[in-house]
Amino acid sequence: MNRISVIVTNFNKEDYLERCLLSLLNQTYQQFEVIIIDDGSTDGSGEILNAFERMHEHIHVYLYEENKGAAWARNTGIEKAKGEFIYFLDADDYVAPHTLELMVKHIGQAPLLVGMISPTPIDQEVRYEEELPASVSFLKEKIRTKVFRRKSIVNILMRKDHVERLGLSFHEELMVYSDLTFFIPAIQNVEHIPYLQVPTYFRGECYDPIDRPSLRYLTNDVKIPDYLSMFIYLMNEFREDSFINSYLSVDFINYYYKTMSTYLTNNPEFWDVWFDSLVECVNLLDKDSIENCGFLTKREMKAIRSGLKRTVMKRIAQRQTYHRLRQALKGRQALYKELYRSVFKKRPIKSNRIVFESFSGKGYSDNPRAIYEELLAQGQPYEFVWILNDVQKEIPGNAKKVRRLSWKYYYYLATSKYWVINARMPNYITKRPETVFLQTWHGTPLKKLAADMKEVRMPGTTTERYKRNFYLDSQKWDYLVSPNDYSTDIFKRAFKFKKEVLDVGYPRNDVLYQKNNPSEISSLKEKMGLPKDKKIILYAPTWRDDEFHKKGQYKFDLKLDLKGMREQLGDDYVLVLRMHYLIADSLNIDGYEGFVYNLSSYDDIAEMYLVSDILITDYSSVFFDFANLKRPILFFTYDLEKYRDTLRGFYFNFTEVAPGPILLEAEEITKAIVSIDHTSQQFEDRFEAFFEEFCHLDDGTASKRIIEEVFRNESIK
Ligand code: C2G
Repeated sequence: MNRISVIVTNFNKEDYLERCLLSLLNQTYQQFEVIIIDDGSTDGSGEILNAFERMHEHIHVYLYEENKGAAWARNTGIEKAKGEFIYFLDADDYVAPHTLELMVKHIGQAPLLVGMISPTPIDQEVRYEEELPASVSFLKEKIRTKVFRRKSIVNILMRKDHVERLGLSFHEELMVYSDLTFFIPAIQNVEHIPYLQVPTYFRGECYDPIDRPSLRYLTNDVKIPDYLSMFIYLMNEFREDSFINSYLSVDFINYYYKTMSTYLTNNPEFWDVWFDSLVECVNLLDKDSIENCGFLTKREMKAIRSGLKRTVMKRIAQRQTYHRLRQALKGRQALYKELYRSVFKKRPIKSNRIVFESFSGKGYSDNPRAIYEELLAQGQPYEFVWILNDVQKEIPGNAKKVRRLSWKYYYYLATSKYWVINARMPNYITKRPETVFLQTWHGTPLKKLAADMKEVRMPGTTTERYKRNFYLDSQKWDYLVSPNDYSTDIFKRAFKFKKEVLDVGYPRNDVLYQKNNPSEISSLKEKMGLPKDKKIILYAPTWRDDEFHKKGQYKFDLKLDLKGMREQLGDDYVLVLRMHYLIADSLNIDGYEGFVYNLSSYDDIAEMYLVSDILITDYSSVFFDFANLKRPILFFTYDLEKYRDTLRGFYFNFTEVAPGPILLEAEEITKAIVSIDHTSQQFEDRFEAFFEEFCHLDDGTASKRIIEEVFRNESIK
């Protein structure tokens, strides 16, 4: 007997379907049927669904040709449902094993029972057993809005006869907010709603919030008109119900205040399109809700009601100015950001001023440095500004040194025609249209990047937020430097970058062609405090997304066998350790003085490549650059499987393409170095192929070519 009809609606969610359906098949309570309405998917969903249907008799799949929207799909699901209860589940979400059991057990005589919606657990699996037994509370009339607030119909068990008696259906004209048109009437006269307070339902992440967003990630140009229509429809339907009136009115005012008015200010072209609906909505508002608003909002509501568009625009602008001023007084950074927006960006732009920044101010290094030094060498008549965390740092030339996040940082970014930067910028740094942003990036990718990553496992963000912010950032770039053809393809896709890619090799590698001679190497060794009578092994690993102290500060556990290395290699070699710039842990090398040198804070790794005879790395892009020197590379990849298969994913078959041995144990490193000539010989052909593919553009002139392309062209424009 199938007591529950689980209605799953799907549109192009092939990546998530299996997880969703397996979570149903694994239920501790099995008296249910699954009705899957495929709403015209164009991806591989159909095949996956058919396979599930073939294997499980209580799964019924209905594939439709045309995409008609979630509301239609759910209504169609209800028509097919035969159970005593219905339950909606989205194809990109999934449920805990005990969900249906708990719901059936606790619904009692109530017409519906509501469960909470939890975000996908990222760090650890939810321990379901520990959460049981369930705690059920009853939401009384006053706090029923708690259920409305989520604006979603999923994870609610509802009696089918309740749906039939009230004639409930989803309003098919709506795309995003149709759930409320079903749910509000469903609870209209239900005094006490049983509410399950344990994790039962998990929202899946959206892997492509830009090109394939879930409904909730649609942009406001789509969501706002949908909201306006939903509001007008429900307010007219439930004119007599004071509870619904007041809930919807408060919700509308919040939405108007936080989302709609801001969006309209930034996209004034929508004023004419939406204003009539806005007036209609405000005229439907419950009077008390307007009275309870603050003075400024109340004024706006009154002006909207009277249809005075210009007055409304003016009042919104005044409110926003007032709000921004209050914000600006909250702290130094808030003040600088406001100055950036409303004062500095209005100053004239200096057409000969260039701002440089490398790794968010952490160093004077990388591609920006190489471009800067070439501009200096050419005697180009520009005014240079370097953004640094440490402004005491000595740098050549007469560049102005500006501390990152100081008021000058904002001032120079706002007033310079050119930005030459190698990493992401904060989202609040918006760019003037006249500014030319030359994004140099900082490495050939082995590990998946930006939109190509499936799930993002970094602290302080979510997959959706990370990818959306990345996208907003990359859309500011005007030129993007690429080190090789392989990277060009990846960058265009992963950054969703549509403007000009400068496929000219890496400026930071110019030095590897210009200074690869004994006298330069000897003076670099002196500068670094390294012995000249020993060969140098450089260990430069990357960071791990899931090993961190906090956002932007990562841990590193040194797994090299320093003792064994010193014993066997100490007569001929020294070991230089170079941590990635995101690593915050300091290394303990006490007792290894004279053999181990920690140069993690040395500015530019390119100079370290020049002095090194052997590189040990892992998945860091450093090996693509070091390969230009045609010196041996060893890969110490003790966590290869995890890094490749769960953490990041790679773009190519690393173990087949790597231009050196893949070593999983620390002892193997020492062995490979003892017989380094033999090791290199074994990898000669592979090294050659690797060099051809990844180093084919580097020849020591990348900076020159970029300067020609960007600065000459832009100054002519
Ligand atoms: N780097 C360094 N020292 C290390 C590791 C990296 O100085 N121990 C520098 C190198 O210039 C390297 C760059 O930082 O090329 C990027 O480091 P990766 O380890 O490749 O990692 P990530 O910062 O995640 O950038 O497209 C490539 C990437 O985005 C990778």
